[in-house]
Amino acid sequence: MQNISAQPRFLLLQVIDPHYHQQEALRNMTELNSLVATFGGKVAAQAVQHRVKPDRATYVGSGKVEWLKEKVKEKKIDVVVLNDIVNSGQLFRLERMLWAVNPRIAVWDRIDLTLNIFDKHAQSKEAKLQIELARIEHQGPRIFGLGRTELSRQGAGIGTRGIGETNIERERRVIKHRKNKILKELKALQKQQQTRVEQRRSRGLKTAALIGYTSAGKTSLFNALSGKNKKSHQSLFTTLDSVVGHLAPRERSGDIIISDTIGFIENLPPALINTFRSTLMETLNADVLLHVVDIADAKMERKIRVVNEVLESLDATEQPVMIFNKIDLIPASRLAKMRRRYSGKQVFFVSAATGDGISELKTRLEATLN
Ligand SMILES: Nc1nc2c(ncn2[C@@H]2O[C@H](COP(=O)(O)OP(=O)(O)OP(=O)(O)O)[C@@H](O)[C@H]2O)c(=O)[nH]1
Ligand SMILES: [Mg+2]
Repeated sequence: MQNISAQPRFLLLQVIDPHYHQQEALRNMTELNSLVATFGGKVAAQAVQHRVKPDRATYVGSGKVEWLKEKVKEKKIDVVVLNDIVNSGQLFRLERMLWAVNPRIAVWDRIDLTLNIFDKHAQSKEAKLQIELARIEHQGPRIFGLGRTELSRQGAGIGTRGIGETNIERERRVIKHRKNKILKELKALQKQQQTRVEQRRSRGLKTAALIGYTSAGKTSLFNALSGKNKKSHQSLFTTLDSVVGHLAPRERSGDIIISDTIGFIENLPPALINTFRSTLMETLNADVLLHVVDIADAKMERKIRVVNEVLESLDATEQPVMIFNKIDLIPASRLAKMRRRYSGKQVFFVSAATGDGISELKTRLEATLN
């Protein structure tokens, strides 16, 4: 039996249609690597499998299961991640087949990985409840006695094999009960949130919400605008909760509220969009949406599109104002080109790191919102 070390070892597998764009597959793998790093895992092996369609029973197909068994053993793998949204029955069957080589193996899909990252970072009661709910819904048969998705809880023994068929009915009832309780608690919390939004409105407070792809620099910008000192980090999904602060200095700006929230990501599973719908609700109720973009990111254009798509799926009607952040990281010539390209449009070029462009942004927010 393997020892689950502080840094679990991952095997990443992506099944792609042979006609699928190779570059696209690579890009997805790069992001998956960052997600595993954010989780705190080490990528010990990765592979791309060409298949026209995933196997109905095990997703990867019987030949690949044998290959996986070998790899899991050879590379001492703790977690296999399938880079897709996979049916929980398929995940369960594959996991069970891999027990032969590692009884503690966990097989995750993209949702599991994202949920486990969220679980590690979530602070607020609401976020924790939402994650638990999404997890109950996504785990399917894996929920019964498989403590394995608890890898993120440091030191947790991964031991228990299962609870036995006879107890499943009882367990099912317990889970259903828990689900109802979470839904009730969430409803109460959402009501409080709604009240907060309404109170702010009735007091004449205006809000500007920072949104954007994960790691674009929303929290850094939030700190620069509010004078607060919230944690920002290189890894993805540093922020999971919505927080608010006053635009600083308050004496000058009056009552303008800035909010920071969770970042978006490509292939965000729909289940997770729903999970965070309420966390994002406060954001979507803002008077101004500020779409923070990492101008130094080679995938900038693509990420802008992803953010717009997520906004659309959340039924946001407000047209966001673009904030190009991290201008300190690009050559002056490129910045000049971008300025020309967007001249006449409502966009801002800033650096949360150096403070460049921040006071201009503040002035504009004050003028727009007061
Ligand atoms: N050079 C430079 N780095 C920046 C700037 N703004 C943010 N960063 C860095 O970019 C990384 C991500 O910043 P965050 O503020 O955590 O980004 P975020 O959008 O809040 O990310 P999540 O909460 O994880 O979605 C951190 O390492 C920051 O130090 C900037 O203007 N210039
Ligand atoms: Mg953040």
